[in-house]
Amino acid sequence: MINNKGKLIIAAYRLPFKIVYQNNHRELFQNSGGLVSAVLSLSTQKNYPFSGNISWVGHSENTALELQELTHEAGPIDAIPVTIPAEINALYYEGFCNDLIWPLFHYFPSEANFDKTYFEAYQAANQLFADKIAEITEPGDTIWIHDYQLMGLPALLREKFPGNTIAFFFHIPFPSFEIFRLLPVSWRKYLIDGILGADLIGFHTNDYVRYFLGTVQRLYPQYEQRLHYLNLGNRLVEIDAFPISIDFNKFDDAYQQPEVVKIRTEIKQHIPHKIIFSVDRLDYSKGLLHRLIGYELFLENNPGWRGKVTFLMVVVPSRDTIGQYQQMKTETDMLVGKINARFGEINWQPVIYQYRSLPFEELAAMYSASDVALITPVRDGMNLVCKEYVASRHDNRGVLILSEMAGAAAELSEAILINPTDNDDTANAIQRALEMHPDEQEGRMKALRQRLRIYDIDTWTNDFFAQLSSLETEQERLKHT
Ligand code: ADQ
Repeated sequence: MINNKGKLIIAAYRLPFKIVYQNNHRELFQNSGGLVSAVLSLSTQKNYPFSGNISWVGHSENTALELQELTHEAGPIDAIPVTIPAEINALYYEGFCNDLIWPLFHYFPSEANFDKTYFEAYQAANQLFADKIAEITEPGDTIWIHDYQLMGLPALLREKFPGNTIAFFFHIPFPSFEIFRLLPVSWRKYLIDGILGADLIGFHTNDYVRYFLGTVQRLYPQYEQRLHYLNLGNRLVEIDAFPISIDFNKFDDAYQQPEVVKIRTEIKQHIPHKIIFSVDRLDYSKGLLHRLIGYELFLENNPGWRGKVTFLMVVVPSRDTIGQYQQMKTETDMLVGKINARFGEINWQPVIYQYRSLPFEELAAMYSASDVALITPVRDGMNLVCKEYVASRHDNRGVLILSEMAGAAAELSEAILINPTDNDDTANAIQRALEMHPDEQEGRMKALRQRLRIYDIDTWTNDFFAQLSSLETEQERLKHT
């Protein structure tokens, strides 16, 4: 770990808090994302390597003053809002980020819109982040930038702060060059030059690292690559894999929490047979339609299982102002209706479908009540749901069916791994999982749990900062040789 550092500045599209007005009353809500727990837990560590509070810079509709009033007692994070005018934000966030980069990097090029005004807005928004961060950066501060919304930012900051340490973490897949090259040449360079402004660049898997390095090599063959290092001539940059994880103990402990036990008992009473479970944001990358078709095929092929299994599918509303997402919601509703109409009986509904967000206790109860978790994204940077399922199985039971297209598949080899677009594969995996002997379930689940218990969210953060610290030492050494 690094010592005697300045403060840590986090830059991410969203702030970890938002203020909600209810009945003339202001309330502070904290997002429950993995990054927020990681950062909060880092800040309370005994050997916390930075000084003072963490400054978190992110887009917000709340003013700095409002946030300051409500967050100053909420913990060690100072929330610093970046105001992005609504017309720029629409083209930047809904446009470049979610109507171009998200589909393209998840291998849906036909869904990607290469609109020039999107790119201009992306540059403008990254500049607004850079200006805000410049107001608070001091020598010795470390800046940690997150995700595809801020790929231009590392270079903008490097120009202003050549001596500060800058790190970048990418939460979605980095695609192969054949996909990346679909971007116009000047956009490719802006994004790659942007990311290379960082000292340490982290991805979830070795494949994404390889694709990124391959892309850099195609654009800049003159940069010398040595293992995970890139020599840019005047700077050494490191690119490595840091698979993000979860708060293992939180999900493990939930198993015995009275509220979770109560909800689990109610679920089991209501569904007195096998339960298959999935929970995702509404997104075409999550493979909801293929998953339903695979389940339908399973029911078709296995009449003996009809009436003895229920698929509990929870979908959390997301990006539902975008046309593609509304269309996907309609298709999902129709497919659920079709399966229930085709196989349902008076006393049995094959699919129970809920379109809502779940409170933690209910989520933990559903994980631990389910015999099978069916997590089948067609592409996913990591996927935390499968890790949460494993951590929730304090009883060492349950079977995880996992898409080989999720970053998590590289670590969770004891799951039943499937190709999510191969409906036969999905149908066969469901049958195999439902019929798996309890001893085999236990063997697989124990191995999965052991791995996640060790590599939890704290290990992820510590590994990242330990690597950053050795890189700083190496850069220092090179300066003096
Ligand atoms: P996401 O695409 O959002 O994240 P994921 O990693 O699965 O995907 O995380 C989703 C989170 O939302 C989980 O913690 C889950 O519990 C929660 N969630 C999902 N549905 C819910 C519901 N109905 N109610 C309540 N909570 C729900 C992006 C990338 C991923 C990467 C993460 C972290 O797309 O690939 O794993 O960032 O880097």
